[in-house]
Formats: sequence, C-alpha cells, structure tokens
Amino acid sequence: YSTAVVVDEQPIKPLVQVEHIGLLIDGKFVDAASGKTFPTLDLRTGEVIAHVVEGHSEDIDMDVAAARKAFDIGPWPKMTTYERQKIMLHAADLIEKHNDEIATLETWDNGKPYEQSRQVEISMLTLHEPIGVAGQIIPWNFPLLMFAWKVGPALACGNTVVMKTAEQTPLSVLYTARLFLEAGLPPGVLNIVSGFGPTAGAALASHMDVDKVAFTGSTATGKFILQLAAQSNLKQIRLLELGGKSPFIVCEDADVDQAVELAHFALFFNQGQCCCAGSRTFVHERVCDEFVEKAKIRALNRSVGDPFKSGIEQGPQIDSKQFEKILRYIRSGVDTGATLETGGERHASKGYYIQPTVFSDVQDDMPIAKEEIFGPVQTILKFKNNEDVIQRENNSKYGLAAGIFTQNIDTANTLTRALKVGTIWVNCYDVFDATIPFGGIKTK
Ligand code: TXE
Repeated sequence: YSTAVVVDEQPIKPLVQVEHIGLLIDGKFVDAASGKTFPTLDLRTGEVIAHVVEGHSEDIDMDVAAARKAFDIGPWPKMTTYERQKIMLHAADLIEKHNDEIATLETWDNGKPYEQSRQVEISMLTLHEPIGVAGQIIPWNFPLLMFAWKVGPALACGNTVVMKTAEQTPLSVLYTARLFLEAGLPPGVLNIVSGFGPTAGAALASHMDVDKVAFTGSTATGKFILQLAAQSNLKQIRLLELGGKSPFIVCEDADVDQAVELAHFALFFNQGQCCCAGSRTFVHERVCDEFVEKAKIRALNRSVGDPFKSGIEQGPQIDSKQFEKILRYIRSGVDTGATLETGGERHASKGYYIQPTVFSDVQDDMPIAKEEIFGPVQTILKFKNNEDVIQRENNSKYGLAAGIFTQNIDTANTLTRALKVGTIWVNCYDVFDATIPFGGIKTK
C-alpha cells in the first residue's frame, strides 16, 4: 500500500473553450470601464488559462444601478412566484445539461479533482440543520408572545436556547419554562436568564459559544447587538425586530365610526406599547374633522385603571423610564404646535398610568410624528390623496407595518403595493397568524 502523487508529464487538455471572460452587467458580457484584465491560471502548470476582465468601482456602480433598476422597476420582483420558479427550474435544467463544461472549468481554474467538481459543486442539495445555541433577548411589552415566537421555532428545529428576558418582566417566562421541563424537555435545552441589558444581555450577544442571536427591542440596542456579534464570533443575526412608527390610513370613503374604533385599537392596545402600533393616524382631509371629534370621544371613554378589574382597557405603563418618556413626548407635541384634543397628563396620583391622549393638527416634522412614543398617544395627521400619503409615509425611517381603512379595493391595492413596510392590514389591525411572516424593513 502506498500513496503516490502522480504528476503527468503532459497535463490533460481540457475539452472546453473559455467563452465568457467579460463582466456580466445588465444582461451583457462587457469589457471593464478601465479596459483592464487579469490572468487566471492553470494550477497544474502555472500557465494562463485566460485573461479575465477586471472590474473596478465604476463597473460595480453600473452593476448596482442595473440591479437597482431591475428591482425597483421590475419585472423580477413583480412576477408571480410561479413565473420566477419556471425560470429558475429552467436554469437548473441547463446547468445539469452543461455539467461537464462547468465542472471542467471549475477543475481547470480551481484545481480540485474533476469528480468533485461534478458531484459536489454542481448537484445542489440543501440539508436543513439546526444552527446550534440560540441566544434570545426579549423585551417587556409581550413577554410570553416573544417567548413563544422565539423559543418555539428554535426548539422545534433542534436548536438549544439561552433566553434573557427583560428586567421588567421576568416572571411569566420562568413559570412557562418550568412547564417545558415538566413536559420532558431534556436539561440544558432551554435556559432562562433574568437580568439587565448591559450585563446579562451584552454577555449573551458577545459570547463566543453562541451561534445565533435573536433580538426584539429598541433600535439603539439592536444596533449595539450587531456590533457585539461582529466583535465576538460573527454569530448569525438574521432578524432584529426593533422600533416602528406605523401609519393607520383612513381613506375618504371610510365609515368614520368604524375607522375611529379600529384606529383607536391600533394605537392604544397594550397601553400603546406595541412595535407595530398604528402610531401615525393619517386621515383624509374630507373626513378629518369628524374623525378627530369622534377619536377624542373614544379616547375620553377609554377605561383606565387596575388591570385586574374586569372591563379595564388600559393599565399602567411598564416603568418610570417609559412613563417619563411618554410625558416628555406629550409636552413636545404641545410645544411644537399640535392641538391636544384630550388627555396629556398622568392618570391617578400613583402608578404609571397615563391618560389616553389625542393630538390633531400633527405635522410630519414634529418629533411626535416621527419618533416612537410607545405609549397611549394618538397623533392625527391630515392627508390630501393617495400620492400624498404614500410619499409622506415612505419618507419614514421605519417600515414595520401599516393599516389601511377603505371600502375601495383599488385604493387598497394601490396602497398595499406602494407602502414600503413589512406587514399591511386592510380593514383590520394586529391580526397575526403563525403561517404568515412578521417583520419590517428599513430601521424596522
Ligand atoms: O429597550 P431595550 P427599552 C422601544 C420603545 C421603547 C424603547 C426603549 O420605543 O420606548 O425601545 O425600551 C435588553 N445588550 N421598544 O429601554 O433597552 C434589555 O435588557 C444586550 C420597542 O426597554 O432595547 C431587554 O431584554 N441586551 C420594542 C431588551 O434588550 C440589552 C420593545 C429590550 O430593551 C442591552 C421594547 C445591551 N446593551 C422597546 N440593553 C419592540 N420592538 O416591540 C438592553 N438590552
């Protein structure tokens, strides 16, 4: 038995022509703007296989412009999944048909044994495997829902979990985790840490033995978590679920009473502490006065008090920091010239209760229209027509969700396609389904 390295005197001549050496830009193989090329070598001999066109930043600009145009104007993203599937499957057939040529080029260029080029590189198989140890950092506004959204899929796919709950709300998750142990989950699979962000949270996000981090919380902390992942082991961070300033758009044909009720729910639900709260109530100018009057009455009638009492719609805010933040935003609304229709003060002399608050005459550049208040403060903005509201909404740095209230299917279709946000609800709000993805774009 011996291992021998055989180097042929005469290297085998690959039976394929090198046809494509240009840069592929906007559907064509072209020369570089600079006219430069670089050699690619036959590793068996050091000889040049071909001189390949060498791209620089000008060529990158052209490629990005082509991809941008193909994305923004289409047709690719606007085609149906079926149409895209047809093209992708056709490409897969062609790759199979030209397997020999592609494998030859690969071995010639890369030096790996030809059979490996044929079998490993070209026949494609995706094996779904668990990622490993998932670090999960959750906020306080929906502790149990966040637990379910993050732990459920991670465990179902075979990962193990270290979850850090929000310092304000440690209890319900600890209780629920015990039920998983009772159900037979092996030790170590689900680990829960109660603690604070800068100590426990940051330690988890920067841990060298954590393979992935999932985070829901503030935009500032989300950015920091990305940094920690980069500075440690480049753990995967595919999803950050952060802030929002989602519009709820009441069109001119809306039934105003129904629109008021739904817009009220979209904003005030959970004390206004929802990432996807409909926190910019855009109302068409023709129905705006009536809407404001009715929204004010609805807010005045909202029952605020001890959340254990039946019939109570609104309990206290989560902590003194949020309580003060919301009151600061209310003062800023008054100072910048919005009209305070109702509310605006703390409710009761103790506890973190805040009166349901409604502002009208809100302008796009006011902080209460742009920034996440995360409290029971409705801001009503007037709009003229679809183009107006589309342009103003898409100006937002956030793109999490939107609500549209209309009886006109054309308006619904126009707005749902034009708004740059993750989830859009038409004539409903906060409707979730486990089979439908949830997430945002932009700063989220
Ligand atoms: O968030 P943080 P906060 C928004 C909302 C709110 C604002 C601030 O506008 O007013 O954020 O809330 C952990 N390393 N949302 O201060 O700090 C923290 O312990 C690692 C929207 O409560 O982001 C908690 O577990 N982790 C949001 C989680 O991050 C850190 C829900 C969220 O806290 C950390 C909550 C650090 N350095 C607030 N610092 C939504 N999308 O629903 C904090 N944490």
